[in-house]
Amino acid sequence: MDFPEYVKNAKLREWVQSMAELCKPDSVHWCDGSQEEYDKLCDEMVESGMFIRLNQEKRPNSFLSRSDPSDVARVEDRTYICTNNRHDAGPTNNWMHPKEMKVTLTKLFDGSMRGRTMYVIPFSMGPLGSPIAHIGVELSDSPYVAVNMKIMTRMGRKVVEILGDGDFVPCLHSVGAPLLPGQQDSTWPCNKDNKYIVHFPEDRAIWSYGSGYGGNALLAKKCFALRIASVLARDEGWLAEHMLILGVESPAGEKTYVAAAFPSACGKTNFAMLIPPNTLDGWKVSTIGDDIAWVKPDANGILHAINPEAGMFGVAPGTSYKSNPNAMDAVSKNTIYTNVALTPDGDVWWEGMTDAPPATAIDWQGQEWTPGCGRKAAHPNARFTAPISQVPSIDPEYENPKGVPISAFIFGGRRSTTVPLVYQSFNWAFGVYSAATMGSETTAAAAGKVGEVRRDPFAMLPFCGYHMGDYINHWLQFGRSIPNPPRIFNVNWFRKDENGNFVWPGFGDNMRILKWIVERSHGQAASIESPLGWVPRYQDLDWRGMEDFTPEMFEKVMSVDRDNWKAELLSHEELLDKMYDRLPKEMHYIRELVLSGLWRSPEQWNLPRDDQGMLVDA
Ligand code: SAT
Ligand code: MN
Repeated sequence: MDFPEYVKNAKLREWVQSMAELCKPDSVHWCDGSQEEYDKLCDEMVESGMFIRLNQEKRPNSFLSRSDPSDVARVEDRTYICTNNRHDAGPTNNWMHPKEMKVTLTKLFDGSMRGRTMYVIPFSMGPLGSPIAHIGVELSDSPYVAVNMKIMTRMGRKVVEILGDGDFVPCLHSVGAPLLPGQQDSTWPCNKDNKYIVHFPEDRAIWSYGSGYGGNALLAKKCFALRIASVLARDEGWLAEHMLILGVESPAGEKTYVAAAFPSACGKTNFAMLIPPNTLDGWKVSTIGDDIAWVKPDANGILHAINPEAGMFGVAPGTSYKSNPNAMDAVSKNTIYTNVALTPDGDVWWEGMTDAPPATAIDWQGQEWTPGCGRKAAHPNARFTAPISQVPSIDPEYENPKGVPISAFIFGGRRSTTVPLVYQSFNWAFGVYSAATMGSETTAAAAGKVGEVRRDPFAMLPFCGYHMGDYINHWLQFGRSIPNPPRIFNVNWFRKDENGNFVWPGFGDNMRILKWIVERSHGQAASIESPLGWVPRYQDLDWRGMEDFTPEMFEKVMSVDRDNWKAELLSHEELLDKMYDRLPKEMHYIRELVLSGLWRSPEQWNLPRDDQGMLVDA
């Protein structure tokens, strides 16, 4: 095999050679990461029908791709963590013994790339050369993967040069659809019957077969940056988290960075790009990342975080100039759209993008669509892939290889009852408990019953590469090892009233809560004690421009009901018992402490008020 002259790494050469021998592609292409290469691959995909070039006036340098209807999202039931000891994968992951899995996969990969090109895609997760960054190399027979990886990561020749003779995470990917001579290719090749998304944490390797979509195929993202990286982080004393990172600038110019975890369908991307109401003059929010954070303590024990990614792979439906103007601007050019609708003028559309739908469109499956036809124009998991540098609110420190200092962690879910708008955990261990037990109500977009609470510890349930009990213990140990750990907060933007209406407006007004969080993490804003943690009183929040939100309404979004919480804590117990074999005992004790807090007399735990109904100090 011929190697480009800059490829000197012996392990890399040997691995690429042996994988090419196994998968038997027609040719091997080393991605250099240049714009010319990107343009050429896109042109070739337009030619083959995998890409549709969008109207170059309306969406410059942008493309639409339609997936196979059977290949539209991550496949959790086909996702495996293959550790030698089954218990190391834990009860929340699928498991198979690595030896057995390698036999299965070797058979599948044998000849799987026939008739196709194998793209060698070297990538850095994090700014090139950052002490927090890690390097991986993906081999894929999908040009769609190659161009998406160019947006999502720092990709190409310079990564190989920085790698030198260092170590990298090998990521093998095939769509599992070999092409026989003379056979017509599909516009979205994949294997409809057989998919495997497999992680070998002990070898630090990833093998993915059969899917070309999102996290199944762009192996840098959930597979590497979360599942494998969470294992590296456990072993090396850092955190790899499913978190956005944002910066808050006060009117005095003081900058504070926070990282926040939310399960899907909780507005994480919107929060990462929040635009504060202009009545809160001078407060600004900037964006470092929208999905993943890698957090490491520096020599002084101060936590620094990077966004390991360089792009966004965001859910399109629901994104609009109302809900997220920053994201809309970011996807105005140089964007790859997958499974959205195509309008007659060569632009894209999806549900929720505009108030009025287009009169006609071609839907995500390539069929004629009209507003009344009874089908969705875009798939609910339709995506845009866009460089994060195109987000107008991008933070100037985004490329800083040292990362940004983190002052607070925020956890949140979608809960119509029970969980208050905001509370600050009493200490690190209480915060770990709140994150470990967080839950979110299912929405129409996800499978299962709508409105059912699903527990999703740290929003990491599908992404933790080892036993969830060990993961919780890692968080506890991590907090003990740093002198001044960030404060931990919990938020819930989704409380509803008796009539099922949202009580909290959310979106830009979440800045009021973020402001309190930032002030609290600097030891400034006031609060009182509740059974769950420290909470703001009405007068502790900044209501400028939102004076119609009354103390009674505030009481509604903040209330902690004893009976609701008794039920809530029973459900926590059920979750914790699933991880019993490895769960740190603190979790059981904190559960008891929260329960005992609910038995303080109601005058104490329901927030006290003065004659005007204002909440006051106890
Ligand atoms: O498909 S991805 O895993 O990249 C996105 C997601 O499902 O959260
Ligand atoms: Mn995510």
